[in-house]
Amino acid sequence: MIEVLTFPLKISECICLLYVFVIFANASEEKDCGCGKNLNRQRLEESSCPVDNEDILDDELFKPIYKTDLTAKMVEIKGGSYFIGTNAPFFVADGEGPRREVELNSFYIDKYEVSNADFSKFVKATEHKTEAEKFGDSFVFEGLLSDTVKNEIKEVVAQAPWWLPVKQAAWNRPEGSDSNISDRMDHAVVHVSWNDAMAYCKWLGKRLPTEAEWEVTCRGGLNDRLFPWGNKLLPNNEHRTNIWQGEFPVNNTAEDGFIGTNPVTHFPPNDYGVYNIVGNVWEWTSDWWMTDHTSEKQINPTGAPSGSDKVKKGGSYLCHKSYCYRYRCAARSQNTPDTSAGNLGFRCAVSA
Ligand SMILES: *[C@@H]1O[C@H](CO)[C@@H](O)[C@H](O)[C@H]1NC(C)=O
Ligand SMILES: *[C@@H]1O[C@H](CO)[C@@H](O)[C@H](O)[C@H]1NC(C)=O
Ligand SMILES: [Ca+2]
Ligand SMILES: [Ca+2]
Ligand SMILES: [Cu+2]
Repeated sequence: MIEVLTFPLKISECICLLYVFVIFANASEEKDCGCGKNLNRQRLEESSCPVDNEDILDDELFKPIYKTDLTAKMVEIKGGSYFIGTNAPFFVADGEGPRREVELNSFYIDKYEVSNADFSKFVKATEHKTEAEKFGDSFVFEGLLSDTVKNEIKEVVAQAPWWLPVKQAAWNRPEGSDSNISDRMDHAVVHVSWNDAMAYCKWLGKRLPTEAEWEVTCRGGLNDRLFPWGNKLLPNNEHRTNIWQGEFPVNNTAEDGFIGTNPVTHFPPNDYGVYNIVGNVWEWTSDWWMTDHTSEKQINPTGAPSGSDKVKKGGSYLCHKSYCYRYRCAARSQNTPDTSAGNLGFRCAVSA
């Protein structure tokens, strides 16, 4: 079953476009929780006014300007053989399995998720307009919205009524027109599409990590553990990541200290020195989505050759075990490359 919700979206220079959000409702899957994999923005009709995604990647506009300290605030993961995936998948249909060997070249990956401060430097330097800004809206979790904004919204997303398409929601206005980021410049940036994330990384002379690179980083040198620090969610009864505590989606007790995003330097890093790789915000990877992984050893795998969805990893502050146990290294989800939401961000990588 496919439900299509259309919204009158105004894009000043390009009003001939019809944008719709396509909500794929698959009865055999569990309800979408905070994962948002059923939230996808899709361009159905391009007519004569294509959105300039190609411009985003124009080399002229995006010269790597910080080449000298390219690898500052990054960690090097040494080339070699690693295992990703799991033979004890929790969501089989997600393609969490099988456990399989990957051989990777050395690479660097950001210690931290890209923050609002980082992203604002990029926007200042390049005047990049995010896709959320071009489309004029983005998805926000209902519990974070003011009553004013909530009352203006008529559409509700089937299968995930706690996600609302909010006009003017964007990286610098995460909860819509009456919000700002002035007290969370050190928090992870959100409402960035895969295309926006690519443009940011490219500007720095970097790229997005492959799913295999991301997952090897997540595992922090441990074998077959659920989380970057081991198998216990709360070692010594301490919170190691920002997810949802309390009854989802009605009661966010924020025992971990955060209702929404958290500063990218908060919580202890894993053994590789990488922070918030699970929890806080979902992170885009460069791979096209696929679920039928071979158990054969792969060398520098890059996902499906093509597709409609990109892989995102790590879960977010909206994840709860009862709905969306996806804050595990092997877990994965997907969105179209032009989708944005209030719990979806990224970090960059670069080949060594
Ligand atoms: C930003 O939002 C806070 C409330 O979250 C508000 O107190 C502050 O005045 C806002 N700042 C600006 C510049 O609008
Ligand atoms: C939320 O959950 C906590 C812990 O279970 C409980 O003490 C509190 O009363 C709940 N609040 C609401 C509004 O349901
Ligand atoms: Ca939390
Ligand atoms: Ca994360
Ligand atoms: Cu989730």
